[in-house]
Amino acid sequence: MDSRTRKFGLTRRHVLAGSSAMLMMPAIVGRGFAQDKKVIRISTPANDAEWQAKGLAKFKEMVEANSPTLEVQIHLNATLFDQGTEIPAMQRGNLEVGMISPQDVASYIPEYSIFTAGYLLRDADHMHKVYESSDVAAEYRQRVKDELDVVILGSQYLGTRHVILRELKDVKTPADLAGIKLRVPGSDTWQFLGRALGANPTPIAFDEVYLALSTGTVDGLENPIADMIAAKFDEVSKQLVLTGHMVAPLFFAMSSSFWDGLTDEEKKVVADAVAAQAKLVDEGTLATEADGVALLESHGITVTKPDVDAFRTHVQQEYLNSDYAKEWPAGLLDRINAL
Ligand code: KDO
Repeated sequence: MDSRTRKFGLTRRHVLAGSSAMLMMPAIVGRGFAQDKKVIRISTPANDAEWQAKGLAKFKEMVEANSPTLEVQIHLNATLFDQGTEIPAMQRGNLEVGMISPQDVASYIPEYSIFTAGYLLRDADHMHKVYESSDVAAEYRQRVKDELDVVILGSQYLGTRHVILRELKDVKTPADLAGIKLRVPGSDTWQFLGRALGANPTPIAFDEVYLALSTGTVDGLENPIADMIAAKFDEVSKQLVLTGHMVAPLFFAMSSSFWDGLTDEEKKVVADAVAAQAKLVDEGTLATEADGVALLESHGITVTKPDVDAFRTHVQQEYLNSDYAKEWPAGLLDRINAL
């Protein structure tokens, strides 16, 4: 049995166990009991030290305080669904919310690989324009809803991604990463990013990275500073190379059919809570990034500055010359750059 089946099997068993318990206790099952509530199951690979987890706790608190009909269940560490499998899980009705990335979307809408390109977004503000408050954002969300049956209710700042190495290395340009086994998440666009950075990409799920680093299965990874700290990757690595190759968002995405089944009142409670948790995550992540380098240095990490222009030029050329770029919607790159 693979881990995905195991996780799904577990969920099914819980449902079955829950329904037989209900049969045995008909007298106490009445209005207002948890069984009557609409349950929002959230799946994410994030661990409990991440801002994402704190944001989700806030979401749960607000939703349950403001709606008598909604219940929120948070599943961290990919314990409910493996990283990258959240979209089909929502489509099949096995999951209400997945914390997903543009790379997950691009696995189903190839033209949207444009949103996975390195050095695409300038900073968190630019990211918010692209995914929250522009015609590009509206178009993106509409297409995701129409084609994937998933509603993006909000976007938040996961952080700016840099290269993290297990052993010290003088890294100035992509050529210096030649031969480095760089862990990336499991989909094609992530592999491409690893190659564009000059490394040998190795797909490994987020929850297995610490072990892979500690055993030397990989030589490094690329991740945001806040996640490096939260996941304690600094315990099993020596260097942070400030490539800043990707300003990464995370989407709070809900199954369309579940969203459509909510009352207007419930939708408002959910939307307000999504906005509040996104604000918490944005502010927290930016604050961690502001003093993250000093903190990591105090933990013994060597923080180095590469030739970022050399990385940017190389990575952007790799994308523009790729098969991915042939599918990018005409004019979209200019529209994103102009925001
Ligand atoms: C990761 O696996 O490196 C990654 O940063 C990829 C993101 O898209 C996102 O899935 C994230 O992990 C998780 O949410 C954990 O923070």
